[in-house]
Amino acid sequence: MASQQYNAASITILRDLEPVRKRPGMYIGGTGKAGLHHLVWEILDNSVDEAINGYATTVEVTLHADGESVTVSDNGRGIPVDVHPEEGRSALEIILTTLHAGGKFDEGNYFTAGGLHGVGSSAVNALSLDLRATIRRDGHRYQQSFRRGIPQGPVEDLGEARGSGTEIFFRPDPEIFEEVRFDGEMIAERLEVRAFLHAGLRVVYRNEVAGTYQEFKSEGGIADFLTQIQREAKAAPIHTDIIKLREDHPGPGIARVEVALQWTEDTAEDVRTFANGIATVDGGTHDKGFRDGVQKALRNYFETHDLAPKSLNITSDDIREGLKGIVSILISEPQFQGQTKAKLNNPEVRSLVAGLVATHVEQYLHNHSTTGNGIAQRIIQAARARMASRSAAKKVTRKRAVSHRLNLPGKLADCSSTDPEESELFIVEGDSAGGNAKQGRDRKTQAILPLRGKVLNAEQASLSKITKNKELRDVIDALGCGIEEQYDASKLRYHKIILLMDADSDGHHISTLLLTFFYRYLPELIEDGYLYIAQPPLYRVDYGSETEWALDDSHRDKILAKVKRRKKPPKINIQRFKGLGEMMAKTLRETTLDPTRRRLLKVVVPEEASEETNRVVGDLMGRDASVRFDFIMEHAPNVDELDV
Ligand code: 0RA
Repeated sequence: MASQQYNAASITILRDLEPVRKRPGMYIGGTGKAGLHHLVWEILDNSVDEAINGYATTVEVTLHADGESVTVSDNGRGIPVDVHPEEGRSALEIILTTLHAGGKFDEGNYFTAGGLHGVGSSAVNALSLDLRATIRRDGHRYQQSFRRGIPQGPVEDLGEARGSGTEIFFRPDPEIFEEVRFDGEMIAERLEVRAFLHAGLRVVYRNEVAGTYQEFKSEGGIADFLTQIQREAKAAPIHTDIIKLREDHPGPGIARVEVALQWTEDTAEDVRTFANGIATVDGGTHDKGFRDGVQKALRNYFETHDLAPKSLNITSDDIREGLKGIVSILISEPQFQGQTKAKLNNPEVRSLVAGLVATHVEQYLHNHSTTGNGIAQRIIQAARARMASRSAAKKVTRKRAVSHRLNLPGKLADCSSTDPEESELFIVEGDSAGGNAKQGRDRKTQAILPLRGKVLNAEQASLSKITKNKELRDVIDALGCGIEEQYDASKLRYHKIILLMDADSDGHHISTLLLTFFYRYLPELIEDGYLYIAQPPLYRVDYGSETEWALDDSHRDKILAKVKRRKKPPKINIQRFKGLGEMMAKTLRETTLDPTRRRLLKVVVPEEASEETNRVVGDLMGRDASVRFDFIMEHAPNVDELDV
């Protein structure tokens, strides 16, 4: 009877969880090492949530001796096992077999940290060869087992037992994952950070592969975390006390904001941010808010105490030199963004965090004037050092730039300036257009890189292919800043990179390929606002003794309409440029290169639309060429900021 019933239920569950097994990447990011460990974080988060909400004190994780299975347990309330009246199944089974959209259990004020993941334990269940849940509650022990998400029977009562809690054992499915061996060290690191982020939480870790037992518990929370980071980095704090702030429920949907900060002798700034226990390595709105707040507090402090020397201009970088900090927030509906989903995007967070930090830090400095003055001196020292080293640094940059030249592509006509801020790189399609651009440019600040061969479609090619593609290799070499994780903005040789292509379909195509390359391999360069598209004219319109250039047909028609309305319309001559190659160098300069007369489109990736952008780029750069052209043609000519 029971087994028949379970056969029927299996069919529904199979259908429900099938998408997870079909496209695991959509739920856990991938099926490699990160995806595999994601399963642990997912299950771990649920137990940590139970602790954050005050129901559990201890979370235990065991990596079993085979290295391919894990148990996570907590001493919380235990997942309810009573049978749901409408569904005819236990709450436990529903939780483990239904994909939860958004808030996990919709339990009033139950705070769920499952932020990034949020896919719930059902996804882990679907991707596990075996999963076994053991629950203690109401004086009994209950158990239910699953294979690839399918219940192997109903919840069983194993008899009387004391206490309460939830224990989940799971073994990832080798059919899904490329590699099913867990990395014991990686788990340990994660658990330690979790313990720091939730002061008082006891985290036990048994690594049966290595035969080790560890307990993580921190009473000082993120302040202890900061001290440890300082010790590891051998950064000497300039004040012994750590400035701390914690605010519970500071705003709607925000359960907690916690900040710890300290200035050090070290020159590097190191601020680590977390949202719902997830390291937001790409920062985001909490990070920005923190910076805003620190800056505001210090500026006010300098002003009220009249601490800034007259001739010294203090920048925000000076304020943050040597600053080490931790920012941790708990938020009910986190929006994560970016390639790695490691950036918090909730707009309301920025000003909220900024306000809290500004008020608290300023107050702290007023109340602790020794610390306050120490920090002020540290900042003044940073500003002085910056001023003093500016000329020296310039010489160094110049030298470095000169030596870099050895690696520059042969086709590049470089500019003579080595100051990236004033330097521009035009990436030009074809040799003849390149020749005209070289003649028409300002040699001091404008460099020209003509592209001849085929540009690879970065959406369809592997990294090794990209770096072997001659044209893209030349672009990378000319920029000097590296790509992907190696991207170093300080090495970028030009602060304007301008795509200069013909206004025809070939030109659009190459633009699209280059945009794809930048979007996939140099997204930060776009975010930093360094990428532009030039707008060469399509028509030259001569009338009377005047000349105007039109960017496109409608622009041309506007000019014509204007001229024809004159009382005595002059003779009009229209010339359509077939390509940049046939434009006179002088014309190219006047219309497209000259910074005082040209119009550039700045390429931006709109923050909110980043998911969408990712999809659009994926779609566009798939196979269907016609969609591509439509997109680029539609969007390019009539906007000032081009959203790729
Ligand atoms: C739903 C309701 C209740 C507890 C939980 C879920 C719960 C889930 C997990 C996941 C890991 N550990 C957990 N502990 C508890 C509350 C039930 C009640 O009111 O007793």
